[in-house]
Amino acid sequence: MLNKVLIANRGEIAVRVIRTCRELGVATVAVYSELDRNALHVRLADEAYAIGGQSATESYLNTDAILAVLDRCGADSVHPGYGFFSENTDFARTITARGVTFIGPPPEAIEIMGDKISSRLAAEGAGIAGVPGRSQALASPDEVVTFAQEFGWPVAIKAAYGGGGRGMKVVAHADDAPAALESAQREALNYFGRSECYVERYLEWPRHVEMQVLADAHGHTLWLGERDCSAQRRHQKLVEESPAPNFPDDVRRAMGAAAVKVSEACGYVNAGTVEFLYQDGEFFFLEMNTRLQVEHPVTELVTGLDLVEWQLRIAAGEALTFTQADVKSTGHAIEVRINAEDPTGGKFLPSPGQITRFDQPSGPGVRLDAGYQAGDSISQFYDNLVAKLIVWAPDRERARRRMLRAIEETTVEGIATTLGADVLILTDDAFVQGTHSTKWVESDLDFSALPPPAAPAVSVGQGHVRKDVTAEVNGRRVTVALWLPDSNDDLPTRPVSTAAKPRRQHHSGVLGSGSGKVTVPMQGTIIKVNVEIGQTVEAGETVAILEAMKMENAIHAEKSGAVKSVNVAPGDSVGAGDVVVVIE
Ligand code: MV4
Repeated sequence: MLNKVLIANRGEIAVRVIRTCRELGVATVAVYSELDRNALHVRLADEAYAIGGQSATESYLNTDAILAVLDRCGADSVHPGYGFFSENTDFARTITARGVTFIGPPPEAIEIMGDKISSRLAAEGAGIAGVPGRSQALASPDEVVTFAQEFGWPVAIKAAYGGGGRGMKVVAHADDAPAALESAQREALNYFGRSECYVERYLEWPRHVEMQVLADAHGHTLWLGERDCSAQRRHQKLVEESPAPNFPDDVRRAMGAAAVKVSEACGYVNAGTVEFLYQDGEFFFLEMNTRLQVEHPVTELVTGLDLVEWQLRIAAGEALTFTQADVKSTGHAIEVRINAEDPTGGKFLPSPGQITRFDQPSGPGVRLDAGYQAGDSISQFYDNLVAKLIVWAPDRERARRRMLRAIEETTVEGIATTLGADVLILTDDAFVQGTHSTKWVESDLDFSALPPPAAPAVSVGQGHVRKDVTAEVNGRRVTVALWLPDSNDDLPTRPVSTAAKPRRQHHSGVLGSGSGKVTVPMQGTIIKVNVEIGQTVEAGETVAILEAMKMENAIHAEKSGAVKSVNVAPGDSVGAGDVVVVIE
């Protein structure tokens, strides 16, 4: 078995990996940015090392800093979690060359699946159909039209090096093909550094059903059942479940066998997910995710398997100790994501800040995978996933009701969360019936009536409390426990039990006073500017797109008028309150 794992990640997934390591007696090493000095993953790890920086690029994506920690701590392996280095073959190869095990698939498998054209070809080679489409890069818009004339409109133009829906363009008429291809290629180049795009028939009401696989290095690949992730908004999953509702068992077995073939076709080893679109009883290969996924716990709850344990065992060279016939799915599991976002009015604005209160749910069949506890802060620099709430029950309806009960037990204050939106999803008739598709959240659900988050309560501590004071000695974190009167607030400590400040509002750019100064509500990067000086705009029109906390946010004109100045360009960093455009 592995002896010591460096977890090159943060938040809930770092915590998730640390937990299994502890159960298996494997030592854990955390790394942390300046902002995460006292984060939960750091508190739970056996050792923790500063890698400096605030943004992900300066910290969790800083290869040299992580290699320096590897040298220092003597870990024999690295778990990348998801995001960050999880699908980075340069990183995987670099650590492997140093004799350190990458807990993930071989780099060749990541490369085949990272290019969506080559992944379509790999699947085709294994006899598994993708959505009807062309497995080659588009050279001209005429090819889009020719394809559509044969297979029918609408079609989807997708980035070969993309994924997750970013940059996908749906085209319904031949006239729109040139502009759509050009914009898809430009966005692909901006986001992914490669402009190649390909075309597929566009399915109008598909469900997103993905199959979990596990492959060892001894030639055994098994499927562990599917997850339905159709409840998404702007390609962000909100609710996931297993088994998929109204999903025939013969389709499930065929999809499982297909997922195994696709995995084998790319030489896959470790835990992976094969994504399919499912419509009118048919399924089509979409892409393969070559990492542990956020929603893996729903599979763990219905199969009883610990996927992180198997990731570690497989990386250590162990063979699977069970066969396909041994894999059984029992009951029903549902996961909801608790993101630091304010869904009020359907806007889902990032809501960073300090969690002043976090009452966590418990009781039968309830699991909470959180990256934070009360007192911790959600930074604008990272992913806004605070926690995942996962429930298991004997059947879907019991699981749904159990989830609603668990959500009722949950209180988060200091930040806004998506829990209200999760309730709306879970109680909508289409979800109750299990007849929803990937289009449903955006086309049928109305988040406009969601009330703003409740005002934070004031909590007052009593007597003496333990205060864990953290010091950094030569870059290594050490914790000293002090017992102090609760009122002592001279030291930077945790948990925090002081009167909470009212939550910051983030609506300056959306609900401005009409001064004409369009400001951004939070720190981020401008990725697009839609207006020019002299142009007239209507109130509410999008003037720029801000990327913050891994999300794109439209910045709207707060009044109608002529654009007097444009203060930003794509690529510019901006801070909360910065004026990006002035309207006269
Ligand atoms: C599609 C599609 C319809 N037809 N491809 C979006 C995410 C990326 N993984 C692929 N996506 C889609 N590809 C064809 N040919 C619809 C989507 C899609 C989607 C897929 C899965 C889950 C949610 C989605 C939401 C909108 C669109």
